[in-house]
Amino acid sequence: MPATLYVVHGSHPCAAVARALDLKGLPYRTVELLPPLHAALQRARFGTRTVPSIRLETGEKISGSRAIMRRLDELAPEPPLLPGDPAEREAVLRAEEWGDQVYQPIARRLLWATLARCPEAMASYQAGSRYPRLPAPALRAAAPVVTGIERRLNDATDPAVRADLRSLHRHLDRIDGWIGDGVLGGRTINAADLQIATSSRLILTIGDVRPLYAGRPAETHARRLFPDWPGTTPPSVFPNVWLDEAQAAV
Ligand SMILES: N[C@@H](CCC(=O)N[C@@H](CS)C(=O)NCC(=O)O)C(=O)O
Repeated sequence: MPATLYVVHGSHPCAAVARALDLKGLPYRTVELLPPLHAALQRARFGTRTVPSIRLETGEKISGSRAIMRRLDELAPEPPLLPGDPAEREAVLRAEEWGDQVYQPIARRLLWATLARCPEAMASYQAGSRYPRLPAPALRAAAPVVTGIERRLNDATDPAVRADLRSLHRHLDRIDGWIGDGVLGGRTINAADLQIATSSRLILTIGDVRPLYAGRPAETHARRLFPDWPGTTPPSVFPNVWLDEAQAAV
């Protein structure tokens, strides 16, 4: 049996790992878990509550996007996800770590805080999922429960989200800087490209936040690597004062 990748539909680190497997031409099948139930299933199967995880042909289990990427480079060195030059490799590893530890959670907080205010948009994020769409009344009933759990799991409190919006332009400066320096966006797609472009691409589905990316290299980078992404939310979901603060900080 080929490797099995455990994912949640639309999850940014899952998409990063799936693309890494595709780039390397490694065969795998995907098991899609339903959030937020996936946390309990993941804990039972892998001892961790998050996706992505992978079970290799040999039975070896690996969890976490960065750990999986490292193992994929060992299993199939070409094309490499890290540069051979030690200084360039170090720079990509640092960007990848930031993408995992800092940027990934920002995407989750912004998304779940948006969906909590705009539950009808949740259906659009199910496009392409193997699970059937919930009928509108069922979605309306389930949305507060799901968004409430996800907000708690991801610490997506109002003050945290407001602070994320205020500091987003500085994060984008950092990403644009890496693109300018060639750490991201080079000819060979690297692990940091995958880690960061997937979070940018998920954030770009959020109508209130999209304008902050407009015309920036970070936007082009994400859309070039991931032209299609499920889901969209309308503008004017967050309080105006939060959005004004985010614009004023630029
Ligand atoms: N940063 C880790 C964690 C990934 C992560 O938090 N995944 C989310 C889905 S995007 C998840 O499974 N959340 C469930 C939870 O926090 O319990 C990685 O890149 O693998």
